[in-house]
Amino acid sequence: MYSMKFSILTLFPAMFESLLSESILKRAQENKHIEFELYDIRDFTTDKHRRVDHPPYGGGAGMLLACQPLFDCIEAVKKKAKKSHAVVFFTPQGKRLEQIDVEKFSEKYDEYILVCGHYEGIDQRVRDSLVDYEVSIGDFVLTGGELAAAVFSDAVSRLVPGVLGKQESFERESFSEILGRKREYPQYTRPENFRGMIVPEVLLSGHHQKILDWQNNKLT
Ligand code: 6GU
Repeated sequence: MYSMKFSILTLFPAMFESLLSESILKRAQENKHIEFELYDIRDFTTDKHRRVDHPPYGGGAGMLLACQPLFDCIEAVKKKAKKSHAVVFFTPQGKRLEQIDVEKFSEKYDEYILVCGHYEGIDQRVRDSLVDYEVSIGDFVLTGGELAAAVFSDAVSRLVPGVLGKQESFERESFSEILGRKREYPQYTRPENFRGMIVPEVLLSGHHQKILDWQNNKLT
């Protein structure tokens, strides 16, 4: 039934609540096209004070997410994961995510185990032995990987069959998003006159060919 699962490993699972309980992603979960499972990395620490971070060996700024909670959490999730899965770690040093990557990810695996880093990063041994892909969402620095994991799962989800409604899928195809460029023309809805700003007359004309020509002309 489900065609894609996202298992999200984070210290802040509440950050995903609103994202997953609204609009298209909500509907897609209800319709069992996509599935999300959240894991609190802190639940996997064996430390009696529930610590998950330590200062880096050799010195340096900040704290690192330590091996033990991350290894135990990732291994537990991998054990119950679908046959075809990949572990993705979000870091500004990762490969910048582009639509072509999103398309490939949407087809390559049935489950993504998304690891959200925090603090100054994670112990290198996690990256060396458990991470399959390192992904960045752009040339800027976030406070943690959560927003990047949200971007990744949103972008991949909308390419999963059934997630977009009929109209939304049609728009995706007809706006040739698939061909690369996401070209768009200006669009208007009611009312015709808003505070003196009026809708271009041709759009109200009913001349289908003229409308198509106008839209083509205005493509960005
Ligand atoms: Cl994946 N993580 C963080 N912390 N910052 C970022 C990013 C990821 N992508 C762009 N900036």
